[in-house]
Amino acid sequence: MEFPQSMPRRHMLAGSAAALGTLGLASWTSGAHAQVAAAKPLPAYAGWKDPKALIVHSSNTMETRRSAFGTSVLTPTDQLYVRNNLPPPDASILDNRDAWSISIEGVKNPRTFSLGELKTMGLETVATVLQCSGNGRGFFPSKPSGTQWTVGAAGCVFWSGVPVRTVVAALGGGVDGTVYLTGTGGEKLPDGVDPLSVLVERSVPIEALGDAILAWELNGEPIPLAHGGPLRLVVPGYQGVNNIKYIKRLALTPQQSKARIMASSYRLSPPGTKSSPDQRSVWEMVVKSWINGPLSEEGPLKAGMTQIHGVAFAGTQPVQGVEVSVDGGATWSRAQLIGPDLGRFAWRQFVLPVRLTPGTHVLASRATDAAGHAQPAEREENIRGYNNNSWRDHAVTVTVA
Ligand SMILES: Nc1nc2c(c(=O)[nH]1)N[C@H]1C(S)=C(S)[C@@H](COP(=O)(O)O)O[C@H]1N2
Ligand SMILES: [Mo]
Repeated sequence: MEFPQSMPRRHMLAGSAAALGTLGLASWTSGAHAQVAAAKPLPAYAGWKDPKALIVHSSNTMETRRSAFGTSVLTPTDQLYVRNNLPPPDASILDNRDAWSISIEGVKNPRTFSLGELKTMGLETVATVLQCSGNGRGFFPSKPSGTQWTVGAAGCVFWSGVPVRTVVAALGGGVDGTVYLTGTGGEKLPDGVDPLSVLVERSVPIEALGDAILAWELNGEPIPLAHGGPLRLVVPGYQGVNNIKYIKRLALTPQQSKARIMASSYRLSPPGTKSSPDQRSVWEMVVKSWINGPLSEEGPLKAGMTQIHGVAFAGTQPVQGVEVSVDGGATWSRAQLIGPDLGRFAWRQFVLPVRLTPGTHVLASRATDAAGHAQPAEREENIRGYNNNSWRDHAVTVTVA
């Protein structure tokens, strides 16, 4: 079938139910258009997102298209990935944001605060990379189960809120013997199952407390439900799962949470093992970069000068530098880090001008952090497909005419 000439491409990619209905879903089957036919609609709670910027894997998993990252350091909220382990709470929790309450435990004077009270206690803004630890799972040859994320389960965003250290200090400081900061999500748990098997509760080492904030704003706006509003724990430099949405309890604890999401899921379990609490948890993010352009997804590139660009980050470490290869990693050139530098938890953009000749080229990037860690050629194999930072896996192949 032919698309009506008058219909702009962005509308076709939008894949709105209305547009698909008008055009006849059944005929969206051939060639390049098949992908559009298969596109799932955005779920209602994320219905305000930009559909052409996102790949909808399921109603609880949506990733940013590689081509949608563009060349700005900040990820707009309507293009940011979404990952929910449970369905989000009812949107009515946003009706009176300031009435949301959180209980603070494991401190000398434990108590509950309303969000309205937290707003009077302190304010800080931090730019962080928010990334799902499963980002890049789709590149594991072992095909671990779970969402087959490529590069788009990540974004660089601003959070505003009160520092956790300020809240803890106001309550007399932590009790003795606490080793972890444990956050609990406020989702309604499904009936008839062991609560610990579904509860979203994560513990991070207490060292992370100094940078953590209880955030109510994302990119300058009240946090939408999809991203954890009205209140979210942000642990800068730590993998996404540690950034608890709809947070209703924050505790300094002597032990890690017993919830399954902490005890066995999100562990770097070597091949041939079963996930268990003695294996490393996905905490700090590892040094990583990838190229966002040029891409030849939409046909061959034109020979000549181009600006290879992408993003690089390293958890709690600043990025030291990025090298780029146009020959699949045989030779490397130093890319330029461009601004703005939003701090060590944000990603840096890099650029390398190159002249591309006709043919097929494998473009790769390799970041190094200030502690001297270099992005490896190969991923660390693990059965759940976490922490993929292999530069080889993230390389892009372009065709130049
Ligand atoms: N309460 C709660 N917090 C949560 C989750 C969740 O399911 N419930 N998912 C976690 C995971 S696995 C990720 S990757 C991030 C996703 O954040 P986003 O949806 O804002 O992109 O939130 C984390 N925090
Ligand atoms: Mo995640």
